Amino acid sequence: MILKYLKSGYQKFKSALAKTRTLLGDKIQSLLIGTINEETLEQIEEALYQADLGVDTVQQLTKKIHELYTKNPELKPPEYIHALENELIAIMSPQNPELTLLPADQGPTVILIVGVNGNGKTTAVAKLAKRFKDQGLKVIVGAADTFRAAAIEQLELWAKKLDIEIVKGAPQSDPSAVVFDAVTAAKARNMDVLLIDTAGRLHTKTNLMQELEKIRRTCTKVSPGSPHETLLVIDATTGQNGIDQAKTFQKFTPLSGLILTKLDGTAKGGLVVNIQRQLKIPVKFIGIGEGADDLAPFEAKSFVTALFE
Ligand SMILES: Nc1nc2c(ncn2[C@@H]2O[C@H](COP(=O)(O)OP(=O)(O)O)[C@@H](O)[C@H]2O)c(=O)[nH]1
Ligand SMILES: [Mg+2]
Repeated sequence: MILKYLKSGYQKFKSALAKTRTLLGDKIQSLLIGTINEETLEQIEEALYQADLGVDTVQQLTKKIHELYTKNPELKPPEYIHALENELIAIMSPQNPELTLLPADQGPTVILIVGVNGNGKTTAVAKLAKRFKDQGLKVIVGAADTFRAAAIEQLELWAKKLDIEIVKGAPQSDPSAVVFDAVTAAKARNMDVLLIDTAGRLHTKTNLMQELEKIRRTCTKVSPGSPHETLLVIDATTGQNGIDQAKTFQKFTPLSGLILTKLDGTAKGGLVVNIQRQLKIPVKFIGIGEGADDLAPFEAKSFVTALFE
């Protein structure tokens, strides 16, 4: 039963990555059949670029294929694929995708969710809340995106649907005040995890970024050591722009991890590799759909396997 469940979970994960897989695993596999020459290598390089793996990784992988071919022109496609998989896993392995969750008697673990508008922050808060609740943890969410009334309502709807507690403030109220209330409530009610949703800030607006610092300071004041995680949500369909966003956020606020959303909607899933390589921040979760269960913890090996095997 569990095995069946795991299998269906993996199938879903794999089918969400189908577009990237078509471009990487399937395309490259087909190019590797037959003789490999300059032209095939160029076509492989192009496919790797199109999948948004980034210059460094593309060059590393093409060099590897070239080396393997020079050493043994008889090599079969699965052997090349295997070598590419290993290279990719090695590139990603220094990053630890595990979330820090405090032991029950030291909680609550405070997780701040940040990012620009429309990237999937509120949805990520809901998905994570469901995930922790399913693990038997006591979860509460804070609606600190007070910028738009609709944002508070959106999180309220999720909280109702998932049967999760929520702390909110009035629209346009100070988000730090909501954070103060949320952390205080999470402590008083002995919650294990508090997830804080924040307003979509343009990473180019300095004052909004400073507001984020105020939110962080508020967390620390009410619960020293918090926030324990600050996760930046990035829309995978935005490519290089997502990387630029992350670089700016990183300047203003320490980020402990990334959530890369909408991987189901893009063939550019190679961004997962590129972004970790450039920023040295782990991708902790990937979004693979709009539903509450469409969030997968990122794990390099299963990611690479889903793309190539
Ligand atoms: N296909 C897909 N859509 C997503 C994913 N995550 C979020 N969305 C959608 O993206 C839109 C914006 O999400 P929202 O959470 O409101 O973004 P926010 O402005 O950052 O809070 C909504 O329509 C979500 O359903 C994902 O992983 N895959
Ligand atoms: Mg939102």
